[in-house]
Amino acid sequence: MLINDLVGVVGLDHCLTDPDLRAGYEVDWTGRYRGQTPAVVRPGSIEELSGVMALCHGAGQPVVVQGGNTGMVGGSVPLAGEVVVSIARLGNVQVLSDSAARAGAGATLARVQEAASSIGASFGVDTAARDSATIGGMIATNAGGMNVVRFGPMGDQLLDAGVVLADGRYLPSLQEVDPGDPTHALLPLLAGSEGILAVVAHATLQIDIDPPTTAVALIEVPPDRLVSLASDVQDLSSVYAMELFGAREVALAAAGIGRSAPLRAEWLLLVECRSESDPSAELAAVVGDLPAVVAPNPTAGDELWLFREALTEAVSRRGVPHKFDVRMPHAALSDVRSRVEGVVPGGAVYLWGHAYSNRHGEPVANLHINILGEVDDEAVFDAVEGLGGSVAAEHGVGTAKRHRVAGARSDLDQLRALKDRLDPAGILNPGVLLPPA
Ligand code: 2HG
Repeated sequence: MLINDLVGVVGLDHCLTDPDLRAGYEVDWTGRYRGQTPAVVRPGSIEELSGVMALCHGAGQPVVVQGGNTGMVGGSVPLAGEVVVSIARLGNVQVLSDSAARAGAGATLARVQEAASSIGASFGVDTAARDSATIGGMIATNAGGMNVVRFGPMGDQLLDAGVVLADGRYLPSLQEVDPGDPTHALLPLLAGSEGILAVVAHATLQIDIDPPTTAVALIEVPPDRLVSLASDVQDLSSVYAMELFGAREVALAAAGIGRSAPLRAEWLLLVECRSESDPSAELAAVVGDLPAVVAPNPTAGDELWLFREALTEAVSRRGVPHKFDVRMPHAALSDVRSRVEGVVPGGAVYLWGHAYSNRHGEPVANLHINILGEVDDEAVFDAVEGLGGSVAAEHGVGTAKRHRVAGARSDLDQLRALKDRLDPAGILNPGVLLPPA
């Protein structure tokens, strides 16, 4: 009955019930999280999205919202038989000014970047998954990406959003909601709310005009210089990116892309600076006498980036990794690799990420620990927390980490209070983020 009604809203072609057509929506990108759904519904307009939510709400039917399905924590697959609401068709992008663009929730990051670049700008959250990751999903997880040291995460770029609530009501601008209305609290909590509060329909995003000159260097960092160098780089007025990895990861990427590793040290920092006037001298000053490969031109800079951007795919080619996306205080950085290796004796540990991910407080890195082989996930979580880290960062909590969310999020009471008001029946992403009641 519900399925027939959903077909009535989105049309037969966009309400997928055939097992073969549903299959790609029932498993996440990593292959680690797999469920089943009675139907995948693909609204092609906000009216259709509202209609779909109103019907599911009326029927008490739980839903999971899915964008590009690039998530890594089981947050957007139907693990408990939910209907999948795919926002992939809501993909329009429009540049509004030289500092703002409006994107449908299903727009891929690449489409937003393309639109921004048509006026010489870019969007401040960028990841290697740009061809598939959607704006809605990136808001859901509060993605940070490779320029997080410069721009902060998704929430810092979110100027406004239009959402559809669990009961199907459409709010075209959260910015314009009356302060006396409970939904006024939604905009500041939206980034990182993992689809439990509302379905993002579209967002107004900050974009930034690109400075004309760029300098890129890959630097070998002795473990005892890691914290001070990261701090010096972070202080550069021209810093755009500061990514951390090491010899093991460079070798992995090099094999993946068929090149030879440019440097081999336990720790490497890939730094990109951009500025109105050439930032090379500023970058060279912080590199000092450390061994480094400094890109002589932008093409060589892009080639250095290949060693960073290839990592996710390269590790996946070797198996289905256990993925841990964690926040780590700088003081613990040089210990994290050995500590994690110590608790997974049968696993191959690869570790990379954003060396500086918090512009507003204590220096923390956002690390992606990928482990192939035998892994006791809880032992890795314990090791991370034992070093003062927290077990969830830009990939979100999803279903994978909700049993440990108390140590990772300080806004759970606010989220739960707003969820109770906006989605009292609990139909939106019910297995995600909040710990079981
Ligand atoms: C990255 O920064 C992505 O590379 C993916 O967030 C990380 O594959 C991963 O674990």
